[in-house]
Amino acid sequence: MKPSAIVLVDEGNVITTPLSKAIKKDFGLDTLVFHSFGEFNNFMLGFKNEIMCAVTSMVLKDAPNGELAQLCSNEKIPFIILTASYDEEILIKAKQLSALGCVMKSQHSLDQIIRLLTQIHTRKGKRVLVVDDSVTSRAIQAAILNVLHFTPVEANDGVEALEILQNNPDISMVITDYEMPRMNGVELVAKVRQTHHKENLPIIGISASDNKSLSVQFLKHGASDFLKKPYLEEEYQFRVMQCLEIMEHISMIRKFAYFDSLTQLHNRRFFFDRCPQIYSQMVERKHKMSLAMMDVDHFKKINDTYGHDGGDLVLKKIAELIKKHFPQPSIPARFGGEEFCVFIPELGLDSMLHSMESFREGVAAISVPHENRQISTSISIGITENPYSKLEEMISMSDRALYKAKQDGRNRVVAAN
Ligand code: GH3
Ligand code: MG
Ligand code: MG
Ligand code: MG
Repeated sequence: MKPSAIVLVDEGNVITTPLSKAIKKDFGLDTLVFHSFGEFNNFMLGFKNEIMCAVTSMVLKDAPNGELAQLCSNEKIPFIILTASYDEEILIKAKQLSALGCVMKSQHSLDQIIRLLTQIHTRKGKRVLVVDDSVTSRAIQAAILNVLHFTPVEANDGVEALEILQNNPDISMVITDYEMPRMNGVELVAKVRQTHHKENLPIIGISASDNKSLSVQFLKHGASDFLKKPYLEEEYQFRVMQCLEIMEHISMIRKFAYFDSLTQLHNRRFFFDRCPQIYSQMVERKHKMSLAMMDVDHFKKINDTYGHDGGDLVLKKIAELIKKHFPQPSIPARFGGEEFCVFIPELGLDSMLHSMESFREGVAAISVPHENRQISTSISIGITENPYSKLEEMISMSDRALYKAKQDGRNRVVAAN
């Protein structure tokens, strides 16, 4: 079982009470609150392995000199120090004991602690692949990664690493030595980059070699960073964390760039970044695929009658239905305004027609409450199936079918011919 208890140790309740509430709200986790070193120590003796993190005051009546922080450090329990004053001595001690952070007791401490806890929470159990032919070097790295709450996975050389990566898509990061039998670190990086983009899988190259061009070789072949042996434990930790943070930032930026904030559906940019690749795969394998263009009927009238916020509610409701009717591997997106597109790999026209009819009926049955009234709506849909020479062609064929659906009276599905 993974450790999941968050323990708070402080004499008063001024910080622990709101912190417990915030932790429950943000992580859904219960906290255990102790008021002295003795209470904490008793608990720890029986349940050490269940503690995910301790948040502890540096000064307690029965432990005035940071003894509790020292205990956590000895027992390899991740901990955050709470302090009333920010003097140099405490900061140095926090660093020596490898505390996750040092937080001043103030009105801002809650935010800071939650931010630190979020870091461990998201990091917890992430698997990091350590590739090195030296058993000792692997063991040292595994120990550092364990302290950081990662789960290390070990490989003896590049060939073994590739095999592990292929069978374990949940590996979050690779750290590789240079000199190894069968396949060296740079060759491994080059190979991994054929299938794993830098933005999804950071790789850190490590070497003891004095060859100065090695770091360049690593980076040129797609490594995210390079570390020279011998390294300080802290430097190793820092590089690992930095690589992951960059990746997390990229994934956040990507999320903002690829999502429509009103409907929480993917947007047009995502659609055109993602679909061409899947389209090509389908063509290559001679598999079926189909595409639908959809446009809400007389939407302008909804806005005119119920206001823009009424219109927005309808769009949200339709987006919910889209998500429900077209789960993965379908790729739905909001193309703009009241227009949506759904690309469905592996689905032929007959099944598509069936599925779109059921969705259209669903939209026609919508009843959105708005200021004591109910808004109803309908949608027109144009569909097409492969084979056409391009994805764009499928879109324009569907668009033409959609136009016909509008002309024929709306609230209907028309297949391109
Ligand atoms: P048709 O049945 O022919 O499609 O008629 P329509 O009224 O739906 O089409 P038209 O293109 O004339 O109007 C679309 C309207 O959608 C105009 C625009 O103001 C509105 N719209 C676009 N984006 C949004 C949005 O995000 N929220 C709301 N509430 N309205 C939007
Ligand atoms: Mg080696
Ligand atoms: Mg429109
Ligand atoms: Mg419309």
